[in-house]
Amino acid sequence: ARCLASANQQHIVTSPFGPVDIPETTIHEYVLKNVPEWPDNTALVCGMSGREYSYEALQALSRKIAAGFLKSGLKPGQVVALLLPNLPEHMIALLGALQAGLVVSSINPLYGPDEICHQISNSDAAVVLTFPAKISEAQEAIRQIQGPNKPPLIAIHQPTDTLPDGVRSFMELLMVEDEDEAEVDKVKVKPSDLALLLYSSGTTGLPKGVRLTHRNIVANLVQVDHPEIRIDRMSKSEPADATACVLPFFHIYGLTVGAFTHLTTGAKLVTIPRFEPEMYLKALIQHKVNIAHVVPPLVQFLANHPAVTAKHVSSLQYVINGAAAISSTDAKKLLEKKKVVIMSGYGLTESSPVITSARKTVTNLTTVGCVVSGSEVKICDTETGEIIDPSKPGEICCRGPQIMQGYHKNDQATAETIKDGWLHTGDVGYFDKDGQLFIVDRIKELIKVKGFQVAPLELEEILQSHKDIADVAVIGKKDKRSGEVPVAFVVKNPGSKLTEKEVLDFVSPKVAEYKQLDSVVFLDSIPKNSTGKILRRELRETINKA
Ligand code: 4UW
Repeated sequence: ARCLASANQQHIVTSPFGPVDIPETTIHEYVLKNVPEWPDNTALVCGMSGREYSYEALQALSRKIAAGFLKSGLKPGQVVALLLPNLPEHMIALLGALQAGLVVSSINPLYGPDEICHQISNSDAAVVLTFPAKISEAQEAIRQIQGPNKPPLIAIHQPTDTLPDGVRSFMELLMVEDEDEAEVDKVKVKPSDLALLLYSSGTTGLPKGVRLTHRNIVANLVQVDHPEIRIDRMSKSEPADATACVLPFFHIYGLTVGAFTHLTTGAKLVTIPRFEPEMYLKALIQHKVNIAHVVPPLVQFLANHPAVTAKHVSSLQYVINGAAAISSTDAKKLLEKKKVVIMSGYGLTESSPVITSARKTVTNLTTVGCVVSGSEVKICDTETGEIIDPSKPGEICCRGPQIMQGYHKNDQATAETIKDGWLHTGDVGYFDKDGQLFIVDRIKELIKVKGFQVAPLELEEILQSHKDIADVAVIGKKDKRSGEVPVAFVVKNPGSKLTEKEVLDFVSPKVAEYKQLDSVVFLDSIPKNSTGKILRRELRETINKA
């Protein structure tokens, strides 16, 4: 047995970047730690309106918001839901909430009332921060909540907007006195405190709250702050870095890799509230963006879209891909336009998120890189669960300080996902001889549309509620533009004349745009194993072959 154990130990892949020292600090302290070095640098600028905030302003205003939250009666440990697009004030509010000891649960602003309701109720949000265009849907979501907890709404708005009765103004929240701010100092936020409650479906089921502490996030920020993978200029003689924050702050990638890492280096963050080619391209030129965090559809856009000229990409130095597999064809086309460094990272919401990251000197466009400092990865047989030789494909499992505490109010899902400290990712991959990871498959249910999660169960539950539907399974189909799109396999009730269009129209108003079904396949029965589990791989193979 000892012999086997040591053979297993040999199979564990450690980081080529060595160990890591995690400072005993909080997210806000870590992210704002260097502000005194560049108080006057622009921290945040709105790509739509041009409204901007210096680092000094970010620090001062986030403290005021922290004071405002406390003054409004919120207590450390309570949850603030942010239902916001990427705006400078989104980051101010988020860092403010953390300073007040509050837990941030970010909600996709494209969600409709049902989806918003699920997250607000499940997270027990004590307040919801939103913006004028979303107020009525947020109110509808709050009306739908079962039980007594009906959180109040606060809105970030223009001075000219009038807010409906009962909705508080963000500006009003900022109006605090020195003694209110002194209250912020009395809140002692510990590294072990919960900081973020972000929703992910994990390997199965409906979106669940991923419990991430200050320490989880700080650890991951330190893990990626290694000279071989860190991507800032870090030279005082050059202008500050600039990045366009088009990946949403409600998703772990856009928040930590896309924004936090750059706030620690004095970079300019151009917030893009929604992807519009013109706004994005204008930001690239106007702010001389040198770092672009992307998902595969954005690589495709930069590489192929006729509107993207050499001028638009002229200041780009680094293009970093994540959340789904990059297309090497698109990557090569982009390189023909501009010699940039293209590198990918890999990870999950459950791992804060980075597990592996490519080196800056990477030459292989499709690797997701090496294990980050202070973390370990093992590859397991997908049938037996045994650790195997990491050069053979198997399930990627990760251990390290960035792994979540568990799923919110769901011990069973936590126990199924974290075993002996190892996070089971549901992704299949292998390592090459240089310790670089390659992702080859996904064994979990999750569908990724443009890098965003779609939980099959969510669509299946909606479809099950249709009176003409007897059984259903939702699967991801490969798609050139979106990576994957959801397809429904539907078994009709006897005698039903249900059409594809009727099914699509039934789902359409109930979920956000990116979760919309692509198509429907009618079947006589859904293939299942002896325990009744849907044979998803079988279904996937039928549609991806065609
Ligand atoms: N290639 C193929 C990839 C890749 C991938 C993730 O929504 P979540 O929970 O989380 C994310 C995280 C993105 C991310 C992590 C680390 C990193 O450095 C970075 O920026 C460069 C981005 O999307 O979805 C997690 C699931 O997304 C898939 C994979 O299936 C994983 O389990 N995924 N990154 N590079 N697939």
